Amino acid sequence: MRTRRDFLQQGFAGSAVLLTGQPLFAGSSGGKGGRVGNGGKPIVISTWDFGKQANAGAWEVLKAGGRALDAVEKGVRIPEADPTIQTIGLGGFPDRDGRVTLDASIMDDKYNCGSVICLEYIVHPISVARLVMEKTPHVILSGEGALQFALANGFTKQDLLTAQSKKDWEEWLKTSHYQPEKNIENKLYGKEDDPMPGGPGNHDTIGMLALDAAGNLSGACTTSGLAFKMHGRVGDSPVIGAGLYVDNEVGGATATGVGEEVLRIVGSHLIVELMRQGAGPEAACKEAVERIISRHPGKAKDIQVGFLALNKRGEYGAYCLQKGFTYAVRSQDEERMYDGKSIY
Ligand code: SD4
Repeated sequence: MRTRRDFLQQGFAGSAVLLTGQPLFAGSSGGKGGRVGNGGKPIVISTWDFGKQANAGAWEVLKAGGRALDAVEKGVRIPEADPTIQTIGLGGFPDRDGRVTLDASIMDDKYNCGSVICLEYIVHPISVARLVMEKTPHVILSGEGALQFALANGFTKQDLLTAQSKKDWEEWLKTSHYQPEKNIENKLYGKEDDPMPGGPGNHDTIGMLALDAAGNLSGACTTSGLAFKMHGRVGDSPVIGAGLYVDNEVGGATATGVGEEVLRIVGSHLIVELMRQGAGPEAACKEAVERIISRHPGKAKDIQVGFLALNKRGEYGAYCLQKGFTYAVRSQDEERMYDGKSIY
């Protein structure tokens, strides 16, 4: 029997055909072919190469029949605790004042969400975000208040600035001409051989989406944000709808890269709404990337943004501005890395 949703989706696709002569999301809705995957369920996907280890943690929960929410929390805690990953949790690059300030968000299968912004001294901001979601009447806690809440709930305070990240920051300070009044963060990324924000050598934010055996979706996103950002700067990752969005009727999406551009288009929510209208995950991500380009064509050429999406059927896809964005997939059938397709 056709549901109202099926009817609306077919109606939408049908009218797109009538208006343009071609389906609006041609070749993308079925999740077959190209790099649009159909992993079925359970499945977990996440951003960047370190997504593989994170997926392994999430998979332990999923394969045992556990909840997607528990899986994504467990999964992203792995890079959060890894001091060699310099854009998440412990050992994350500090801001330009030398402070490691973390952002994280989490969303379950019932539109519950929680987030922390500019949280210092706590290795696992994702778990604090989950507690905000489950134990408070609020969605977001920031700064001192987030830290106070974490400490009151048994998290321990720890210095997150590792010797390596301190060294990198001090190196940056030598050449940066520290000028808080100028918005120069985006030019200051990383190593000479990998100057692109979001490039593989900069190992960005982890965004993770999971669909469990019961067919429920959840997502998590955690980061130290752009390296050497202004103190207090907030990117997309802790903003529900920008860095992460999950609608258990449709699918979920997450983002990585220059958060300011993701915020401007509320990227993850846009992708979920496009999927609601019939787009496959890859086509929806591509549309969001194109939206960024249409807003700032000049700037889009020099920055990286990558989107990743998973729908209710376990189909997944990604799209990014520049080459170099990778994502990891783990399901019953596969455990592998993919290169996100890119515009440039
Ligand atoms: C931010 N989107 O804070 C995050 C960081 C990131 O590639 O993903 N950088 O803007």
